[in-house]
This record gives sequence, C-alpha cells and structure tokens, in this order.
Amino acid sequence: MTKVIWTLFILALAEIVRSEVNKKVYSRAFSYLAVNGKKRESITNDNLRGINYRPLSKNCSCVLKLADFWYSVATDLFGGCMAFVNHGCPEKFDYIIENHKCFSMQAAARTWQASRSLCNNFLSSHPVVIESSNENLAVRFYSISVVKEFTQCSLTGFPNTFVIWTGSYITYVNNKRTSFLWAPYPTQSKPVTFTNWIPGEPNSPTDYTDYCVCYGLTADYFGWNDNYCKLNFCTVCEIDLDL
Ligand SMILES: [Ca+2]
Repeated sequence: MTKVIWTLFILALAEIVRSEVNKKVYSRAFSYLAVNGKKRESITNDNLRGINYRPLSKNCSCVLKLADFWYSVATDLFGGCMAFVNHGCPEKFDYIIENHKCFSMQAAARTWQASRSLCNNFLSSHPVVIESSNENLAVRFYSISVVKEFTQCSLTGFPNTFVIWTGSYITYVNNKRTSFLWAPYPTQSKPVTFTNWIPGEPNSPTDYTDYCVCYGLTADYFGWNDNYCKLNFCTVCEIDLDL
C-alpha cells in the first residue's frame, strides 16, 4: 500500500515538474476584435492581417502574414475571436498582432523631442512609425482603445479628443526644407511615404522652423497634422520585432 502511495506521489511530482518545463507564456494579442477584453467586431474585415471575424458564419480566420507563417488562434464563436500568441514584446508593451509590433502608450504629455527621448530611453523603443494603411489602422485602433484612460492626452477643452506624437517631422538641411521624415532616433531618418493627413494638412509654413507630426483621434475620427514641436502631447512607443 505504502509503495502504491509513493508511486502516485512520485508520478504527481513528475507531472508538476513537466508542466513547469513545458509552460509557455502566451499573452493576449491586441487586435481589431479584442482590445482590453472588448470585442470590436464591427470594425473588422477580411483585408487585415491577423484575426478576422466573420459575423455571419461566426467563425474566425487567420490571414497569412508571411507565406509560411500562420498565427495560432483559439476561437470564441459567440462573439469574436480571441488570439493568444507567443511573442517577444517586453512586459510593459502590448503586442499588436496586425503588424507584429510592440506598442506602449505613454500617458504624460511631452514635446516631440522629449517624447522621442522618452521612447529611446525606454528599452530603446521609438515613437510610432507608420508606413502602410494597415499599420495606420493598427495605430489608430490601438490608440483609441488605450488612450481613454489617460486624461493627460486629451486636447484641452475636448475630453474625448486625443493627440499623439508620431516619429515624423519636417526640418531644414542647408537652408532647404526636407520632405517629411520618419526620425525614430536622432541618428536615423527616412522619407515619409504613406500619409493620412487631415484635410487641409500639412499646412506648416516654410519659416525655418521644424514641425512635427501628430495624429488626432476620437472614437470615430483619425488623421495626421503637422504641428508645433514644442506642444505637449502623448506618444506611443514602438518596438519592431524580428519576423
Ligand atoms: Ca498643421
């Protein structure tokens, strides 16, 4: 009898050890469907990478990101899809499944320069760089889903309108105005190609002053603006993961 009990005890112990060894850390993936635990079915469609929910058939699909790479998905067929993925984002960053990046909303309002320094000194991240329409959508919906908790980011007098710095600015080289540049770090810059300007923007004058690119957003509105770099807005720090 004692022998049986010992055998059971050892088996149980072995099971505990094995489960510790096999433990994988999966965390909630931010997506258009599931952000902060809220389902966002209405804004999904089948054009996006990541997880798409089809309300009619109540099923979820993975969309190819790379030719040989599929996301692993657990489905909740009663209202949306929940994606759990293993990823390399540091603890203080959220994983954004749509563009395979780590984002972290920085709540305290700062100038553009100070926002970039903040990100650069925060695990070597940088303010968001937006280079495609899908990335633009990911930035938009990530921002609106997390920013509401941060009153510091709202526009004075407009509690439901928020302004966030990107990593872009326009400057002068040899007294000649550059194009808009992505400058995620002081030593890096490349021209902006994709844009999502608010109608009438960009409108900064050629006055030998740098202007910096922010975006304004509400629950149903989003657009970019070139603005005074000394204004204090929030920012989203980004880390690019290796594919
Ligand atoms: Ca402007």
